[in-house]
Amino acid sequence: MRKKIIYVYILTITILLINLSQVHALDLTLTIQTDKENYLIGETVKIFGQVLFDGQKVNESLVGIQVNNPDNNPVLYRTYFIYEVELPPVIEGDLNGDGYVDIFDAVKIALAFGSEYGDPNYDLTADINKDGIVDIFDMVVVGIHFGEGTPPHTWRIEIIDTFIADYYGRPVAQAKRGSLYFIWVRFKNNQQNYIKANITYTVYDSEGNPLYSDRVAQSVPPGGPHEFVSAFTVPTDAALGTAKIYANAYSNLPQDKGYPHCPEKSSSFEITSSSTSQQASSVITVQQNESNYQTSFHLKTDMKTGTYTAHATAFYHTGVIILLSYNSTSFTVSSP
Ligand SMILES: [Ca+2]
Ligand SMILES: [Ca+2]
Repeated sequence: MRKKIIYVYILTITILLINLSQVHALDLTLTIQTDKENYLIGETVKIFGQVLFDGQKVNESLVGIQVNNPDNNPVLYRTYFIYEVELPPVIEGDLNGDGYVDIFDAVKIALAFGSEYGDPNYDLTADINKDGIVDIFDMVVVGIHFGEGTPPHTWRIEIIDTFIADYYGRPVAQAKRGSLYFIWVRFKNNQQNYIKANITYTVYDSEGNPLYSDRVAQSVPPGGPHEFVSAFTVPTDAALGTAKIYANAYSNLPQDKGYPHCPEKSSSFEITSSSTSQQASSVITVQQNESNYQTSFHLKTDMKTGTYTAHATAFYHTGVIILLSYNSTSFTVSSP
């Protein structure tokens, strides 16, 4: 009788070991590397890698990237949404380009309704038939195609948009060197419970120099929109031209092995030496249609020299379980 129990124990342990080895086989591999090991100020750093599930390309994964400078201060945060399927076809009426025609597209027309070319709220995207006026004929196109396409993912935490605004919270399209602005990141919680999130943003100038990044950690209440607003002074030596803001949401920071909650959102604005007012540009989602991710940034003259660390985390849902992976690499930056 006692022997039988021992056999059962051994059998159970064997089954557990087999199961453990199977879990090990279902590994999420995340690679990260740079195109060089040592860089000089003024050069461009390229960071790239791949996400593999059980040695195969993943059909869809989120990759979070964080680069820290030699003082261990974050230089940038990015998220790459990598997937194998084809880009959604361009659908007439899909004004925000998310591959689905819904109420949010109609809202874009509503916001510009009645405006004519030259009016401050005129929106070329909303003027679908391009006759210079946003009216019922544009709305009809959205009505005809309503519901076409594939509904976008419902992410637990979702970045709604990000933009640069003045002191009064009004979005601006141009920002003057040396002046103070506020970066807004609006986000929401699509779940019924509080979710821990780190909301981040990174501003790059037209030469790809990361100018500034900031973040806030919070327990996000259900619903939204919630806002993260932080001050940003345009550096006096920022490159003139089109600058970009990338907003991200992570469970924890990538340096702490947190994974992205959702793809990043971005918007652009012009850095000028003198400011004038113009309409702000629209928000886009950055996606990469491949199993690899790649990011690059320029080393501005005032960047710290020393050893930088790039952290990467991957989030992958097999359909049954969620797998997470972390990896990092380092590189040095020195003066030319
Ligand atoms: Ca849409
Ligand atoms: Ca029109």
